[in-house]
Amino acid sequence: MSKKKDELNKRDTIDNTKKAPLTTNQGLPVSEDEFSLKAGERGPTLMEDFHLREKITHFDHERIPERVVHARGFGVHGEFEVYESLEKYTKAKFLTEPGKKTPVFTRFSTVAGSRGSMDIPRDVRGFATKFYTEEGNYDLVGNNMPVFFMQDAIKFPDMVHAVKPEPHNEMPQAASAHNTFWDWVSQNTESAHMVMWLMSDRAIPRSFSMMEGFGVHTFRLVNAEGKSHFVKFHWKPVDGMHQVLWDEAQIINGKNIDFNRQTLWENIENGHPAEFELGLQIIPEEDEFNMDFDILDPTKLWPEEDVPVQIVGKMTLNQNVDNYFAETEQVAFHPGSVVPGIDFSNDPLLQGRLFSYTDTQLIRLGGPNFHQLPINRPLAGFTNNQRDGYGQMSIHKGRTAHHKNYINDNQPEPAGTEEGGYEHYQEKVEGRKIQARHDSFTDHFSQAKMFLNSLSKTEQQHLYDAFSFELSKCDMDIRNIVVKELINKIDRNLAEYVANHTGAELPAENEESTYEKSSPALSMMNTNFSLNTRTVGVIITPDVTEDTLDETRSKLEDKGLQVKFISDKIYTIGKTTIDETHDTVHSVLFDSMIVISGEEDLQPPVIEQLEIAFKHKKAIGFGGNPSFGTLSFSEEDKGVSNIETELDQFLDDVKNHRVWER
Ligand code: HDD
Repeated sequence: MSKKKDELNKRDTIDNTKKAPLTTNQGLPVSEDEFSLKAGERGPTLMEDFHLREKITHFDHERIPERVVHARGFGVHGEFEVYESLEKYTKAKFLTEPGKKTPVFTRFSTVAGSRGSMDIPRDVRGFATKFYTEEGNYDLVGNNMPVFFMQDAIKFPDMVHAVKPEPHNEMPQAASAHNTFWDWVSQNTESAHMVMWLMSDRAIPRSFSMMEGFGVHTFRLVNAEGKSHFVKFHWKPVDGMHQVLWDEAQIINGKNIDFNRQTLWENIENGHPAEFELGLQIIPEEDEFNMDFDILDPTKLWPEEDVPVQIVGKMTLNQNVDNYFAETEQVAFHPGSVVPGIDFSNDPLLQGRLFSYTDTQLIRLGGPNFHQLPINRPLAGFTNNQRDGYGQMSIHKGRTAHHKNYINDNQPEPAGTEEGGYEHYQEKVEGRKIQARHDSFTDHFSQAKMFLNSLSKTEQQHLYDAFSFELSKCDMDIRNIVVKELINKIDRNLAEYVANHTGAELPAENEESTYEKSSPALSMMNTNFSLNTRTVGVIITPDVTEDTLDETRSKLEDKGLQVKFISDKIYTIGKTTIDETHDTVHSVLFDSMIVISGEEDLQPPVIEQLEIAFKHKKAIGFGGNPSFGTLSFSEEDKGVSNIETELDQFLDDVKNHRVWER
């Protein structure tokens, strides 16, 4: 068990699994919890019933404001360990002591939707990690995309207003495919690069454990000698980065709104942790101006081929929460929670964030003491002269709450830097107070083009179709202006395709970016492939025998696949009870499908699931004697294998995620 989880369990949990009397919040045992106090069996209810009043009052106040962005989230406990000391770059203890396991809590999220929205909209995913280090909490509050929509935090409220449901009719929920979002994009072309990521497969991840994470901004690492390096933080998923198809996502969102969170929950319950390696890209201070963009610009990434990602440690997320509200809902992240050895750059987006996060917790968590909630409390402890406020959970002893003091021997006292006191990096700055942006921030299109250049043909096609889908949901004048002001300045082929598919006007002049660079690391095809946590739905027809079923299960489970049997009803054959029916699941919820059939013809629900699995380019296996006559594909097609004679081929297809060439 991770140390933080251990601490939560020890000090802060109420174990409702143990035998205990039901009491009021004052600790008074309650004798009746089904009938309120009445004057006679058919008489009026009495105000005097303090238990009824307390129970309903508490219920009335059970909700807190959801996060203004990233409202829908899912949190997991785990630990982080650095592989080798990074003392050359930083004095942060959790990054310099191999063998030390630092407890972490990671909350994955979508951005635009409300707390009850679906798991797989086309959206950015939040990837926020709290490291409970011995020097205090360090929060890496990132996303699954390495760039952002804007260069200055002053634009954040506008962008969020634009992507949220439109103000007049509160539609659409959790979707960027609407007028106000694309209107904002067309008028703020610094978003071009991020929009390319949003229209790519990165925006519809197969699983939280199959996406990259990025700190986005340029930060600083500072070593014990006070030397600073610029750094970008990366999370690399051990199981590789994989997506679902857009058509599939839309069906999943109806069939199982909790698809991503349920996958992660079940994997962890079944002993398959989510693992990510921490990567660093480092640029020495003296090389600050050596790139063809400004490294303070959060709409730019550092191509991995130019600045390699050094893999420095691993995070293992291996424990589910005990209580969603207490932990996942009440966790409060802040990019300004740093430890000695980690510091900020002058990225104007980051600087704005440093204000926003405390401010939002004050309204969301109801006062200045949210750091005392169990999930937020640092394992390092805290002592200072801050007092009182809503929800004060500590009883401070002693007479003083001021610094400096004589009465209490000036305790608590600031620590010198040698004792771990945080010292801000002494960057030299001078300039005029000015509301402007440096010229080095004005190139909006080169890296947008680089992203497109870097994708495989399949990924490019997905992106073309995503733009067409989104703009088709907008008014014609918005389609026209996006094609003109954005897409035509990135790539002419893309502009032609989108104009053609959406009926938008194609500008006469080709203004596409001529940037030729590509970065192969940006393609999701250049990733790890693994069978770990892969699922297979095995459809069986009623005439399948117990032996066939047992044999199928063991040969798939032996290879690490997670197997669910599906039939027209729940029944038991030998030791196996069918898990699901055609009504309760669907092929979109599995990585691969198998049909095992006797002599009977395949029934319509089976045909539908197989056809859709085939359309979604999934590995399909068969056993027994299924008749392909009723299907639009056959055993001759790519990615369709006999699991009795070609099991390895089937497993390879599952591992490769999709049969793209189909
Ligand atoms: Fe933010 C939440 C990530 C820009 C203001 N943000 C939030 C969360 C993540 C990010 C992952 C959810 C944390 C959780 O799980 O509780 N935000 C980012 C990234 C950004 C970014 C990677 C750009 C690089 N954010 C950004 C800006 C502002 C904010 C520019 C405001 C000026 N973000 C907030 C917030 C939220 C938040 C309003 C809402 C809930 C919360 O903070 O705790 O303060």
